[in-house]
Amino acid sequence: MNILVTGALGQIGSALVQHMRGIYGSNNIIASDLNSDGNQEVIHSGPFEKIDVTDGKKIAETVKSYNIDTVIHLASILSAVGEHKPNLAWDINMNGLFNVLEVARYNRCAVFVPSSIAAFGPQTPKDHTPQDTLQRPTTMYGVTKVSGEILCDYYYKKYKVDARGLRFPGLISHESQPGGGTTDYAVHIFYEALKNKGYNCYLREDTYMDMMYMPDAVDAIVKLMEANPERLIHRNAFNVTAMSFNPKQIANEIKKHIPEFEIQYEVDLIRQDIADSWPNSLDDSAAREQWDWSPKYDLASMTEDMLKHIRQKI
Ligand code: NAD
Ligand code: AKB
Repeated sequence: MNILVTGALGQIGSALVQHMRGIYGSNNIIASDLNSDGNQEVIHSGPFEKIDVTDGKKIAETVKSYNIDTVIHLASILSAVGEHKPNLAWDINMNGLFNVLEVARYNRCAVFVPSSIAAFGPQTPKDHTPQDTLQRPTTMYGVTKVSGEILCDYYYKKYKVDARGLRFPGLISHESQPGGGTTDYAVHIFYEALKNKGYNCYLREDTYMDMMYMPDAVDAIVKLMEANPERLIHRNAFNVTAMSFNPKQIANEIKKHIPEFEIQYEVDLIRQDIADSWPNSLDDSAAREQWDWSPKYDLASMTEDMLKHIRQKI
């Protein structure tokens, strides 16, 4: 098995590459990113290539030279940056995905493509959002996510490309910083709690969103890619979640460990609007039924583990 990971120095890639090198062997996981100035552990623990995903020729050359059979496509622009730079978000998210799917089609590769809670919009049912429901997102990031889901379905139906994917909620991790999304507060709050005993939150205290701790997220990717295809009715864009909370609730959980910690609120209207257009909580029963999805971490266990790791780091 030879796996190429695009955008491998980002928040998910930094954890996933190390996790998969542990399972499949360091030389079988080829990490790639636009530049080589990110997570040095990923770059030096196995093969690394500089790949811009808008360059389809370079992706094809790399797939051939390493005899790649699976591409994990993580290169992307996230929601908050995407609202500031919508043209860039469209270019990287759509043309990058198109290039990856074309290379997969001609080289018989399986593909993993993450979608997001951002693929839903204000008209979507907000609580226990169903697997199959109305998707009219109002951000450029969300437009590219729902288009990406449909494109993956198309490549499977038309060309039999084994494209699989998950709709991730906000991911919380300590391996690297998040890359410019709306859920990033749920990572930043831990660093600020430990460094300054306070955090100035850009969302209202009652803003519910789904979240997941990174060990569950990387486990989900591996589990889905190894799942028996005969059990997969949906295959692509499975709802997955582990917890749903708002800023006030995560602050209260942190306070149990750092009693002096205080949260304040200074709302950023762009990110608040984005968060308000996303679900409060997802129904992930299709993932549980079709490939036995079951997260390990809840708000309490995630908070304890994050504080332990970040304390060691800083
Ligand atoms: P990130 O922003 O942390 O990392 C993205 C990586 O892509 C970066 O290392 C960046 O250098 C790279 N990149 C940007 N442009 C590129 C280009 N042209 N060519 C090659 N690489 C390029 O993102 P992430 O959080 O790791 O997210 C990865 C994927 O998961 C994305 O598709 C994102 O939409 C999805 N996702 C993430 C979350 C989350 O909370 N992190 C939630 C839902 C979905
Ligand atoms: C973002 O906030 O943009 C991401 C996501 C939920 O897709 N973390």
